[in-house]
Amino acid sequence: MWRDIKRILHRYDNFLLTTHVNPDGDGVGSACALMELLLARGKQVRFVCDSPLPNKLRFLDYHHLFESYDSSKDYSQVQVVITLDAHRRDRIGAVATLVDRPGVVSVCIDHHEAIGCFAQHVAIDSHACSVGAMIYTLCKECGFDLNINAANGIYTSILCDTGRFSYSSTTRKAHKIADECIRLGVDPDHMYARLFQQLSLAQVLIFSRALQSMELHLDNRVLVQELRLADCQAVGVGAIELENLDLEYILEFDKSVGSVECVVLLREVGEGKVRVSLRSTVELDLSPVISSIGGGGHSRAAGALISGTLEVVKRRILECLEPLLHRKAIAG
Ligand SMILES: [Mn+2]
Repeated sequence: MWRDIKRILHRYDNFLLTTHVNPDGDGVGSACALMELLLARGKQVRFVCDSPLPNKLRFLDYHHLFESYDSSKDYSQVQVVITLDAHRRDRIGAVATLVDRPGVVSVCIDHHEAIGCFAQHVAIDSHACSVGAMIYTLCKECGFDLNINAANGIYTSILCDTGRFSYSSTTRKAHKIADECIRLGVDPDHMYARLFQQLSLAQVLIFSRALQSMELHLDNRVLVQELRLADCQAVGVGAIELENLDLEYILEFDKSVGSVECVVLLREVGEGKVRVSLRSTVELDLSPVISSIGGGGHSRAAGALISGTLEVVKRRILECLEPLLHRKAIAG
């Protein structure tokens, strides 16, 4: 899987790393680790996203290389664009225009189930617990001894994408890599505090709104919450902030409700669009929903941006979920 990509890392000098919009711990953590490998080899590296870098992940940008995409900037020196934790053009926003530049070599490293990848060179492993774990393997393949920055990035990616070592993606390998990161000096207590004990006041106020809107459907097996723009504006959170706010803590909380097998969080983000986040708490494969609403994700975690009112989008999601839950009830 890595031969092609190792050759590209060796051959070119000027790299641009990117990840999906609303970057998470895996996208940023894996970029942070890959950056260390490239910098150690004397390469030029930029890290560009079509979103701001979330505050809680800022500490991983050790070399201050992160920039939000800006069409007025000069990207003409970039030879290779490496996309991490995504493999579809629409997931990286406007950064996709850089991939289209003539002569640019495109690489994707991802662990989502592959649905048509835009890049010329691809490493996709849907069994990997995180892209950071894939970068760990790439570093080994390249003979690069992880330094503490890279270890912090890889540890972050695993901690976030395994739900703090709780999801089905929590493999022995995930623990084994984490073990090596800790041996290199990663401080688990410190990392946990940085990544998960960082709710802003806005996030708590939004949570109170989400709880007020809570509804249960399909025999209490589906929990739905909606965040209306007007309600969020009333607590000082505007449309752009609402779209970009990390609401994973709400989904995590919702998943702890006993009868619930699927959690749906809908947020109105303006211009008649609704951002949908779905999580399943059991062996419920969300892939049919993803393909029918045109989103992205895994079998247990998915998301999409859909046009329509909250009511229409909610009805559509419930219509997609009903046969899945019915099938599962029969099978179970
Ligand atoms: Mn990931």
